[in-house]
Amino acid sequence: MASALHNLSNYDTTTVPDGNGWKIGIVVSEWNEEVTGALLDGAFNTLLKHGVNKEDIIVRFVPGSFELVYGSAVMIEDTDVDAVIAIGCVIRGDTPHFDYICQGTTQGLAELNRLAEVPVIYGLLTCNTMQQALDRCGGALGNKGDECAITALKMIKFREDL
Ligand code: DLZ
Repeated sequence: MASALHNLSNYDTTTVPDGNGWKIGIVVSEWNEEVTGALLDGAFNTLLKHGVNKEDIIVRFVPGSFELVYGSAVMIEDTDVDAVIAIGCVIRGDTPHFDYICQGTTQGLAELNRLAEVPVIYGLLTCNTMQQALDRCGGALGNKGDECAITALKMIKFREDL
């Protein structure tokens, strides 16, 4: 499995742009908040570590992952953030609901990422079990929140350089 080889918190710090002066929006789903809270902590602390000022990070909560698309769109429309990180966690249940939420949210965020003025970073965990989610929010496989923060900084720099 790919993630067995990849710790989400491992990255080359020398290639991460300095975030001083950049504004980042983080939209967080309340579902599975044990996981999304840990992802948020990872993203927030990694942004701070790379120079983003605390007051330049705007955090807002939405009820579930499906609402991340609307929440991210509004964050972009109503603020002057340089990037948005969408954080959620969907765990497979007994019905196909999981597939619809994952598909709808992923397609919505991908579409927004394509059309929006600023990058939209995909911080959605789609897991078969809670253990898989815990492994990816600060457990055995690192924290996807860290990865999202780094990606946000790199994508802002990507745009600035063009
Ligand atoms: C309804 C639902 C279910 C069953 N499971 C999850 C989940 O595992 N993770 C998550 O973020 N949200 C879940 N939701 C809520 C939906 O994302 C959404 O909030 C509702 O369908 C209302 O639009």
